[in-house]
Amino acid sequence: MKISISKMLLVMIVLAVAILMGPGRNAKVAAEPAQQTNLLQNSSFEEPYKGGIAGNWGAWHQELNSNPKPADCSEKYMVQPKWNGELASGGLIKDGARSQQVGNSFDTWRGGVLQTVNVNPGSTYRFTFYATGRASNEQYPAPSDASVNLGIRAGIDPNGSGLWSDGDIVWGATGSPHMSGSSGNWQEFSVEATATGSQVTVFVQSDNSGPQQCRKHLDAWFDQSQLIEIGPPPTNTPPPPPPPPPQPVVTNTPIPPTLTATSEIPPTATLVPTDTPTNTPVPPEGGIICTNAFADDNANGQRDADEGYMAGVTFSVANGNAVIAQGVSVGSDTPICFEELDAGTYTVGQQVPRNLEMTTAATATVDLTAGSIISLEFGSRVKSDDGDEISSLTPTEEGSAGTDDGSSSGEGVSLLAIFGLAAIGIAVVLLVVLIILLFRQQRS
Ligand SMILES: [Ca+2]
Ligand SMILES: [Ca+2]
Ligand SMILES: [Ca+2]
Repeated sequence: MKISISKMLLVMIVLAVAILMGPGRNAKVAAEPAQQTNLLQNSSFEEPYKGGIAGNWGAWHQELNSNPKPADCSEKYMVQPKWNGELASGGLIKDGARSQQVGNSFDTWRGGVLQTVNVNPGSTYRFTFYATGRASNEQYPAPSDASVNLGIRAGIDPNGSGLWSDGDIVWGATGSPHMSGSSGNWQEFSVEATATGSQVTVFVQSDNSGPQQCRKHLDAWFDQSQLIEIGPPPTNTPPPPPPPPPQPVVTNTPIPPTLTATSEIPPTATLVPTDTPTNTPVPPEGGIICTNAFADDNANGQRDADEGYMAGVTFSVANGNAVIAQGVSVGSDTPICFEELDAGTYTVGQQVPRNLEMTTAATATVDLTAGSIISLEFGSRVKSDDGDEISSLTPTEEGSAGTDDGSSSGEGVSLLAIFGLAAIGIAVVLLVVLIILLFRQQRS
């Protein structure tokens, strides 16, 4: 009996301890943050690739001082790089079977890939990815030249403009994960931002531009990216500003229009100032914004060598909410230039005719400094007859246009109906009066 009582006591003690420990353990488990959902599509930059760009991603790059290029890499300049799905082993893939490679030979570049994602306005998000890079005049696997700044960093546009040039992009810390010999040097890059709209755009960047930075191999590889919601904004912060007006939907991945800062003045073309007196003296300190529309037949957001220009695209330049100038593309390589602009921030937008669809974002926000020229190229292409594609196109534009048509034709019908009813009413009244008059004549 004694033994079984002590056994029972032991069992009770064990049970008591288990009961006491149980809630604590459960509480600890509950306190751990749940596995966050990765909001990115194709976060590992896997197949399919189109034009060297991983599916669900869009390419972006900046051009600067590129025509003509400074001799002997004596000054900073940026030239469009090439995108490629990396297949090679040897440390060039972080996970899965591919990584996104971007690179140039000898010409320095700034660019990468981007993706726009639906999010909860006001929530904070963390974007991370892994990158490694190589700058060398020698063939792989010679070690990377650590004197070259690879300028790799992560960015988030809190309102999802899809434009690398947007002024409110939050950029993370910059690093240069140089490969050493035949192995990758994968390092994590990260940035956090609070969404101000219902979308954010994440940017993967390398910027190796700078004097004497040119090398035969200037390559960066990106892999294993992640965008997670890390929580609502702190309660003591003011509520986020109202979301911006909805941007016209761009087909495919929104790819920003090509932005080029050039040093030579392109020929001036048709300019339709809406608000500027024509006899204003030219302020020598003014800046110039030049725009053009290219025929982006393959809808990759870039003007490829075999692609020409698009006529009939209307450009608007707005300062704040006020549109200060408009122009229409002429379908040649002659850009539409808006001159005598004060230094400041401008929103430049494209409006395409109904038979076209945009392949880059509809607007770009640029910071114009005195004496500078900013060139923007917007992409669009002729809508296909494919019903699917057109139905997925610019629902807001199509919808509003349809509503306009509908309401105007609806008004026409109702006016006709009113006139018809009125005419019938008058006829009835006249008939009654006539009958009464006839009736009175007969009686008299
Ligand atoms: Ca991968
Ligand atoms: Ca923005
Ligand atoms: Ca193209």
